Parts: sequence; C-alpha cells; structure tokens
Amino acid sequence: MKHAKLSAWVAEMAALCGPDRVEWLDGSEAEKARLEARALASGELVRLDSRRHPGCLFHRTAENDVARTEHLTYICSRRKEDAGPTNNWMSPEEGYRRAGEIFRGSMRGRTMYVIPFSMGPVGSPFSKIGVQLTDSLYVALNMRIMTRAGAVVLDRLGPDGEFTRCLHGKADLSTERRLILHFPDDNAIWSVGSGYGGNALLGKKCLSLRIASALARREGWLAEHMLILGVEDARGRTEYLTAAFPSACGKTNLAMLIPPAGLKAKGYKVWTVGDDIAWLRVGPDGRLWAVNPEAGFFGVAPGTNSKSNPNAVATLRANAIFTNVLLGEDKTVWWEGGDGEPPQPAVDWRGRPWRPGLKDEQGKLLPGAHPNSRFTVPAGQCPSISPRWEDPQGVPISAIVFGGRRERLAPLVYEAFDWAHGVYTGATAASERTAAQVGKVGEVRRDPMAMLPFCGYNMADYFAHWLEMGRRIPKPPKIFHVNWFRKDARGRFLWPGYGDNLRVLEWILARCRGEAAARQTPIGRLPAPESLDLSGLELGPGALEELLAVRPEEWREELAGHKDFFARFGDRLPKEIWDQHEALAKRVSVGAPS
Ligand code: OXD
Ligand code: MN
Repeated sequence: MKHAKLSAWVAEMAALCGPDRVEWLDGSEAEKARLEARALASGELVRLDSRRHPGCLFHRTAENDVARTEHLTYICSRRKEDAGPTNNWMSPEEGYRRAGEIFRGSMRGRTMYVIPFSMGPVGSPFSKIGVQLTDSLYVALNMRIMTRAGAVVLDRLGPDGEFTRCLHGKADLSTERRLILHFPDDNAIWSVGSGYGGNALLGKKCLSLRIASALARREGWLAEHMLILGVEDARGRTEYLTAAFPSACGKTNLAMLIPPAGLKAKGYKVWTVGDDIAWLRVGPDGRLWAVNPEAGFFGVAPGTNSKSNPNAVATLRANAIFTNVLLGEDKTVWWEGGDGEPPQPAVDWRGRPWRPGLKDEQGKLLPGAHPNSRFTVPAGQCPSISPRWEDPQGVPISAIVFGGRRERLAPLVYEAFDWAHGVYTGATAASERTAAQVGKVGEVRRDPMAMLPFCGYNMADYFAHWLEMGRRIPKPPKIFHVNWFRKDARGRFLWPGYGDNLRVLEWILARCRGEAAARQTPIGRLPAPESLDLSGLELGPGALEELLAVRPEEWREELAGHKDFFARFGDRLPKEIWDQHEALAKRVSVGAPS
C-alpha cells in the first residue's frame, strides 16, 4: 500500500543524505540472514560460537560512543520554556539546520535502510508507529529485536496513518558532529553521529519516552521509564505493578525476579512484562492499564550472572547481539560480574589484547568489558515472560513504585497517602552517586520518576500532567516508594535485595487489597511490625528497625533539597506540589502522621 507522505519523506531524506541505495525492510527471516551476512562480511558484526552462543552476534562501537550523550541531546520545541530547565533546548530551525549540515551527503557509498516499526503490539490501541531511516546495519538488526518491524507495520499504517519520522545516520561518529534532536511539535527525531543503542535505536528512549511523553500529555496517558511485572500467587491470581528506578538500580533484575527460598512455600511466580518502559492508559474499568512498547531487552551486561539474574542468563543463550563486551578468540563473550572465567586469549571492548589483572600505566585495573556494555535480545525468549506481555489491552496495574539508591533516609518501603502525595514522592525521587560515576560520591542527584533524561517537555508540566491523571483515573493504583540500598553505620547493605525484594512487593500488593497492616509516619505508611514476611531470611541485629526508621532531622535536610530542586521551575511548578511540600514539612516538624 502506498503512503504518499511516507514515500515523499523518504525521498526527501535520501536526497539530503545521498545514500547509494535505499532498502525497505520487511521483517522476514530471509532478510535477517541477508543483513547479517552483509554485516559479517564488512566486519561490523562477528558471529559467535554456534554451540555456546547459537544465533548470537558481537559488535564493538567506537571508543567515544559507548553511552547516551545527554549533553548532546536536545528538545527542539518551538518555545524554550516548553523544554524546561532540565532539558537542553535548541529551536527547531537551528536543529534542522545544524543536523542537516551533518547529514548532508553523509550516506554516500552506504545503504539507507527504511524500517517501519511499531512500539507496542501491532494494532494495539496503546501502540505508536515510527519509521526509522538509518545507514547502520547494526542499528537495523537491533531495531528488528527491540521493536516489531517490517511489512506488517506498513500494512497497519495504511495510506495515510500517523507515524514518527526518525532519521538516524552515523556520519563520522565524532562527538563534535553528534546531535540527538527531538521535535515534539513535528513528531520527528533526528539523531546523527552515534551508533550507541540509546542514541541510535530511535524507538526506545527517543520515541517511547521523549516523544511519547509529549504525545501522552496531549492525549491523556502516561509514557514512563518503568518496568512492568506480574506476581502470581498459589491460587493463580496475578497482580501487576510498575516500577521506576534511575539507571543502575536494578530494573531488569526486579522485572525477572525469582522468589526467594523462604517464600517458596507460598507458590509465587513472577512474570516479566517489561524491563524499561511502560505506556499507561485508563481502561474501560476505570483502572490504569500498562503495555510494554518494546519487543526486546537492551540490558547492561556487567553484573548479570546466574545468581543475580538467572532469567536474563537463560534469555541470553541464543539470538542476542552483544556490544562492547570481552571477545575471546574462541568466539565466546564475557563481562565483569558474569559467569565463569574469561576466555583466553581475548580482546577487550576497545579491541586490544586483554587478560585478567591487566592494568593501565597508572596501575588501574582495566576491565575486559565496558561497564556499559550491553546485550540486545528478544523479550519472548525470557523464561519468565508473561503470557500477557503482548496483550493489546495491556495488564491492569495495582501499584506504582518509585525508588532510588539512598544509603540513608529513605526506608525500605512506604506507601503514599494518596495520588497527589504519590506524585510528590515520585517527583522527589533521587539517587546517590556511586564511585563509578563522575562527581562527588554520595551526592544526591534528583531524578523525578526516573525521567530526568527522558521527559520530552517541561518537567513542571509533567508533574501537572501526573496530578491531572490522578483526577482522570476512577480507580487509581496506590503509589509506593522503595529503597533496596540502605546501609548500616559500617557501610554494609542492610537488605539482601534481588529475589528477597519479593517480600516487599508482597506487602505492597497486600496493601492494594487492603490486607496488610501499616503504621502512619510523617512521610507515609510503613509496614507494621510483623506485616513483612521475612521467613527464611536472616537479617543482622537491628537491621529491620534501621530499614524502617524515619528520622525527622534527616528529612528536614532532605526537604531543603526538594525545595532547591523545585525552585528551578519557577511559577510553572503546580501549586499542588508546593502544597505537598509544605504538608510534608509540617508533618516532619511535628513528627506527626498525616
Ligand atoms: C537507560 C537504558 O539508559 O535503559 O536507561 O539504556
Ligand atoms: Mn532505561
């Protein structure tokens, strides 16, 4: 079926970029084999050992292109104030001009692939269609994993359907000529100069979060940086929740959780619906329903092993693309915190010979895999994938969970008093910097709803939209905050995390059913003693008390941090957020519950 606007746009972009050929992808297996063969021949991809890693491929990005480049990521709304104080802004005219200069002629000698893709099951009322143009085979093959891509999507689009225009080009991969631009008013994305997933797989962060968040505000739904999981009990009842955590806080691990030994008797089963993004809409029953718009996982490899995440390890057995991990001469891969011993001889993520213990000139240990090395893999391969993960109507959400990494202050779990208080709780979520990040260790970085790098418009308006959604959902989910990372005075984690986090989810879901007991505190409702099932878990002496401690003096300091953050939004911040702030300050100062 011919879509005149789509054909005209592809022709216009091809004229700008000047590829030798334009190839439309159909999503077939034959096409996959053809693209892979081409990428293997050019050296862009390496085929891994077919016994150890059947169907798997390896790729190495440029050394300067291994992570999202937030400082080169812009929201190109017409008015600067619509991007807000937490986003970089460029006018649409300047964006098209500057990126256009880099794109011009940049695909000479290359093929431009045209990839029609659906975020969300094809035809679901939640779903959005995009078309990505790219000169990267690696990107084309990854888009086939991370989205539903090909002819079915074109059929769905019909002769005049709406789609996000996504233009991607590698250009020369230099940071001086790299821009990741979002045009929310035009439903368009232009990304040039990077081949890294978060910058280049435009269906993910660019469309499903930055552009989708702006669409969602206009259309009355939510596009969020959240995992989605289901917890099934022994009676076969499954309840679903979403959770938003900043990066490096274990979203993929939580989404694929395996119940701990002590809770085994209760017969729980955890089902994975998504590990990174949730699109949420009000359903006909008045509840909030969620869909995972992605079709694959783009996960961090280091730290993934049979103990931390056995489901991820099983998912990765076949058909994965590994990026910037250690590559053995025997065509096996490995990463720090992975299973087994590294292969030898091997080359590191930069392509240099590597052996365990290798140090740089300053005596610093050199990792074999880049700390942000990744895997891309079809979600359907995950042993815990939910039977409903592709349900076009989504799954009903009982609870929304926000969280961060806090050594002190935030207790293991608390429940917000109501929706507006829950929005405040999400809006003030934060994480402390670890030694692995640039900046002062322990410094608190606010990351509202884990969306700071992903909100496509002014975050003050985003908070207003969340508050408005509360008025639109007749039966809203309850909102909670969790913190798996609290430490004791000697710097040791108080909570084991991983599978044991199910104990907290169990309390959360019981609260949603009005079953578990809670105690009121100034910051929210915490588990009453005995209401968390800790059977089979040995916590250190006093650990539970410390995990659930709420210290007004610490919260007073925290409130000052909230105030500084919100002040950045000036008059645009909804009054309800300040009202929540004052109410919390008052409760904390008198040490009283709500
Ligand atoms: C991220 C990711 O950076 O999911 O948040 O890749
Ligand atoms: Mn993410």
